[in-house]
Amino acid sequence: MTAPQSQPSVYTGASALIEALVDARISHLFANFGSDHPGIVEALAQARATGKPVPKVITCPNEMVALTCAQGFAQISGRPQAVLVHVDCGTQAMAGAIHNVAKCRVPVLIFAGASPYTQEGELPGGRNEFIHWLQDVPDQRGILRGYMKYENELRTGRNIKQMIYRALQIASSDPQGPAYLMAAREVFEEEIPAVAVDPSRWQPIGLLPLPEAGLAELVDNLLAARRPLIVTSYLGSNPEAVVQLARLAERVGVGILESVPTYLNFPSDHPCYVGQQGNEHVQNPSLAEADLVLVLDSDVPWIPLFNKPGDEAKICHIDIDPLKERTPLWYIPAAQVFRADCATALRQINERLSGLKIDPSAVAARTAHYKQRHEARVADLTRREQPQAGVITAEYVTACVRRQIDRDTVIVNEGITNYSAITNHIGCTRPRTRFTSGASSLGWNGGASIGIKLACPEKTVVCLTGDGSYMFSVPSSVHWMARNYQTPFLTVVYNNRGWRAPKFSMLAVHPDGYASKARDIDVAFDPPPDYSGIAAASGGAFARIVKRVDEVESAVAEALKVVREEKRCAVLDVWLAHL
Ligand SMILES: Cc1ncc(C[n+]2csc(CCOP(=O)(O)OP(=O)(O)O)c2C)c(N)n1
Ligand SMILES: [Mg+2]
Repeated sequence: MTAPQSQPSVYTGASALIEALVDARISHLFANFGSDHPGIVEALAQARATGKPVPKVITCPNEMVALTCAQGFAQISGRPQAVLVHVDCGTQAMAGAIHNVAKCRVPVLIFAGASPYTQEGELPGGRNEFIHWLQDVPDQRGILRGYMKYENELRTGRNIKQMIYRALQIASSDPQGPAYLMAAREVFEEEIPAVAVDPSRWQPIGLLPLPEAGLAELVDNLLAARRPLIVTSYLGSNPEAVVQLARLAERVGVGILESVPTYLNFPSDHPCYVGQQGNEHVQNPSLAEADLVLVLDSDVPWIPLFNKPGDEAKICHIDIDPLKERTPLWYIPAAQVFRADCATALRQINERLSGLKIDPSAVAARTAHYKQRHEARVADLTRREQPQAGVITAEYVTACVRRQIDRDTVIVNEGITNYSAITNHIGCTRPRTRFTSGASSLGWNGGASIGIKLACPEKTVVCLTGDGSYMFSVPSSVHWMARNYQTPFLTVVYNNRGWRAPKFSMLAVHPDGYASKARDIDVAFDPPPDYSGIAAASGGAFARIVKRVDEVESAVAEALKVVREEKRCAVLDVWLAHL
């Protein structure tokens, strides 16, 4: 439906908003419209009817999914997108996705309308629906103030562009994060002179390097160490950092340990890779024996109650966010701490190393040690992923998926108590091929898969999720969207008939209590919903329940064929052992 060309055009605050998004290269607007958005709906229609560019609008039936799509898009592309939600209610409906984008340091621009501030016809856009009184709340921005890097109210259309560029500049500068802008209808309806502002004057701040003195000491420490170990979680958000880390590992012989990895930080087939750790209550041997531990971009490098470096180890910390000011309790016993961009810091370290004479026998000894650890790990994983009679294990399913994908396939991991099994057995090797939500609010997997597929339509996307997390993801919305916007992906539900994580949490605190012996602790979904049937009903997905070990591999192959050839989502509901 297009407006007649003869209709006069108006330039409003909403027109400025749409232009600003286009000029800032925001390609997608993940939107959930309401009574606060007539000005925006009108400006979009006017722009389309008059041949002006607009971001692609992705209609999101659920706001949590909308924000999660923007998160997935930014995680794989590094580019922020915009989310549009309805007043206070839509802001609340973004729910835990707000926590995820904040904790994961993902740049995103969130807009919300606000209740009109006039009621007697004083200004265009004033109140004319009963909800306008109900949605007038004392502090709409307060709903998410604790999570935003920046939040503000737009008070006039005349500087909307400047405010958008400022919000984007803050969101995109390190440490990155979400920004929230809200405005009442009168601001979007306000007719204003066309605004021309150059967005290139609001660039993200330059990347922070390591200071020279720190660099020299750090390199000396690295070369002097017998068992240097690097621990990282989110360095891989920048692919360049992964390349530099591999260069460093090869140059000096250093072990790489991922701790609750949000991204792929290091190729899992590299001889210096000693693996990854999550919630396992065990001391990591590489961490225990290290005499130098370099923590690079990590929020949880270890859980000190049962796993930490030895007392004699020297700990150095380089992080884009080393103080973790938004985490009230946070410290590690680091002797040196630097705020720096890890790709830049690693490049500096590598450059400095290339001018130094390095003892090849020391490098060979360190490399041989880590290669041995790496090979022992591979042997252990191979043993663990063998099919077991009568029960499908997470390790086996993941290995089946690995055998059916190429090295560029993108893995979306929300496996919860199977996070580690998935990361260990999926075997990713290339930057930006493996993601988690980077935080803890469940239900990220579906929207993230859509956002990733929108950003990289050429890639195969495989979403590996717990059954609980699948339910949290609002699959009815996700699968309607996936079909509507042609973002096919494969989902494998690790169905253990409920929430195993709260059971594990209980057992870790009360190993011998009443709950440990209780038959039912209220965390099971038994019988479970028809998970794949939900996706088939809402988005025409290929749906299959898999209960037998010998069916798994062929089911994965068949489902992937559907995704690749029919461009249709597929959901495999794979029954593991009961939690
Ligand atoms: C939005 C949200 N609600 C509740 C929780 C608490 N929680 C953490 S793990 C979990 C269960 C996850 O279930 P599932 O995805 O099936 O994984 P499993 O524990 O079975 O491996 C719950 C409810 C949370 N992290 N986020
Ligand atoms: Mg489960």
